[in-house]
Parts: sequence; C-alpha cells; structure tokens
Amino acid sequence: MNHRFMRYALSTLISFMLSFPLVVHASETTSGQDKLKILIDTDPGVDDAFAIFWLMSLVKQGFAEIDSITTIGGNVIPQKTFLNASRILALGGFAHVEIARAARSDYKCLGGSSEDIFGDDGLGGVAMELPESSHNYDKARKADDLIVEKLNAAPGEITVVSIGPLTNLAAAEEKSPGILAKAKEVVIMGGAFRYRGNMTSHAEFNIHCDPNSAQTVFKSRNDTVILPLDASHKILVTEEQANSILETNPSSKIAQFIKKFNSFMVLSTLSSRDSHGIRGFLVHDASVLFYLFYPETLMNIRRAEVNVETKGQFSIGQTLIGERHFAKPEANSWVVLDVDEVNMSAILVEDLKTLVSLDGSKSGN
Ligand SMILES: [Ca+2]
Repeated sequence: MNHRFMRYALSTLISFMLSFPLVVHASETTSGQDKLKILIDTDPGVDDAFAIFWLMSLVKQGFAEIDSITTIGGNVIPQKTFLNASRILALGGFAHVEIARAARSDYKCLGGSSEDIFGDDGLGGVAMELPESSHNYDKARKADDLIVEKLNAAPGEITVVSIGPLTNLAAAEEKSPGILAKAKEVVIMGGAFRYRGNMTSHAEFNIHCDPNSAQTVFKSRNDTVILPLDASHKILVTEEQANSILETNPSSKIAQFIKKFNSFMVLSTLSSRDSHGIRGFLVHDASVLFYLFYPETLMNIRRAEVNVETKGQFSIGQTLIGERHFAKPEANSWVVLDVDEVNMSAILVEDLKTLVSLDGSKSGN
C-alpha cells in the first residue's frame, strides 16, 4: 500500500466520520443531560393549554422533560385550573406528571377571573370533552410545598416557567427565602412595558392578579427572564394555521381540540380587539418557550431593574423599568421587548403539527 493511497483512505474515513452527525435527526442527538427539566406554574386557560401542548411536542422530540405542574387560580378558580391541567395532561399522554394545587386556595385574582375571555370552564367550553382527570385536587400537594421540595432536591437543575399569576412562586419564596434562586432559571410570561395592558390600560393580567406576589418574585433573584405583552401580543395562531394542524392528522384528538380552542379564541380575541382584526388567537403563554428553545426569535432584550406598582389608584399591577441614568445595582431581570413574530408563528405551528402527527388517539368527533 503506497503513501498516496493511505492518505486518500485516511481522508475518506475522516470525511465520513465528520459527515455522520449531519445525517442524524436532531432529536437523536439530544442526550438526557441536554434535556431541559421544566416545572410549569399555570392557570389553564386556553393559551396555557397551547403552551403545554407545545411543550409536549418538545418533550416528544427529546428536548425537554416536564418535571411537574403547579396550578393557581387566575383565568378561572383554582379547582378548575387544577382539573383543566389534569385533563390536558391526560389528552397528551402525560397523566403521570404530578400536579400541585394552588398554594392559597382562598386567593382571588385582584380584577376577577377571565371567564369572559376563556369561557366558564377556562377552556372555551370544551373542558368536559377532554379525557377524565386522573389527579385528585383534595389529595394533591400544595404548590409552594412542591416547589420548595423540588428546588431543594435538585438545585440549579430545574427551570421554573410561570404562565399564570405569581402567587405560588411568591408563596414558595416566603416559605423558604432564597428558594427561587435554586432554580436553573425563572422564566415568566407577564407584564406590559411599552405595550398597553390587557387587564387595565397599564397592567397585564398575570401581574395585575397579584401584584405583591409579582414584586416578591422579581426581587427573588437577579436574572429573571420576563416575556411581557410587548413580546407576546405578536404571537398569533390563525384559523388557517389551526386548520393546517388538523389536516396533518384529522383523527388526532389533540388536533381536534387545538381546532376547537382556536375557533373559540378567534372570536374572543376579535371581540376584545386585540388581534388587529385578524382571525387568530394570541398565544401569550407560549412566549416563554421561545426564550428556552428558539432564542433566535427574540429581537430586543433589555437588562433592567423591574418593579411592580402595588399601590397605584389607576396603575396597580403596572410593570416598570428603571430608565434614568443612575447606577442600578438592583437590576433583577432580562425583559424581552420585541420578537420575530413571523417565524415564531411558523415554528409554533410546525411543532404542533409534529405533536399531532405523533398522536395515535382516534376520535369520531
Ligand atoms: Ca396563563
């Protein structure tokens, strides 16, 4: 064997080895270590349901793991959000995931709940059509207990994603000061900075619901990530896109519910004049997952000292960024103020198509 042939054989072998990873599907490259372990704090809520469906897709593609779910009253009362979370998990085949009940079951949202937007059941009137709940509200652990135990057991490993009022996270922080700093990250959908509020002119729903808890959470660590209405009001799933998801697998129950949720929310969103007249549904809660899995879609991220107005006569629940040029050793957050909405919408729809294409459930409905 001459040297020229040996060099050729060696270079061919190296080229083959280098090219091999390029033909492996992305999900197959994700080791268990790379998966994000996620605790979701939620008040389902149709946009919560969309965020959870999307997360299910990311789990099934090998990118994430749902560690547990904590529920809080918000869009509807705590007993209903707990039940809704359980039914949504059952639909996606995640009934084994633990769900905690609200840390404060007597808590009431400051401005009342959102039946006018999401329907009496919080899920556009179709909650009872979802699979039966396999979790028991009365026997479930309280959210603050679960959060404290989980973060103490695995410091720095669990990403806490909040897509509801911040009551549970604040209750955990009050029970065990410093506990939220043990999360890998705390990522929150909430607030409105340069964009109008959706509860009042100045306040976003999740923060307005429980402004004191929001302030406690923002003060709990110095790197909270906030996806406010400034970002989320651009994330739209249109009627046409919901149809395309259903067409991907018409027999999938998940696809059928996505279509039902979308149909309900299109009308609700039009009536609240939030979608520029487009027949689409604003999926605010999904915004947190763009930060975690598709950060290239975030266009304007501000380091900021964020505070919540907890006493204002007209501005309670408003989120504020310190703007004057004085030193800010108390900067506590990263705030996303603008996004690439065209690609966000396309990404979300494609991942939902992946979920429904993997869904073996059948329904005659
Ligand atoms: Ca929510």
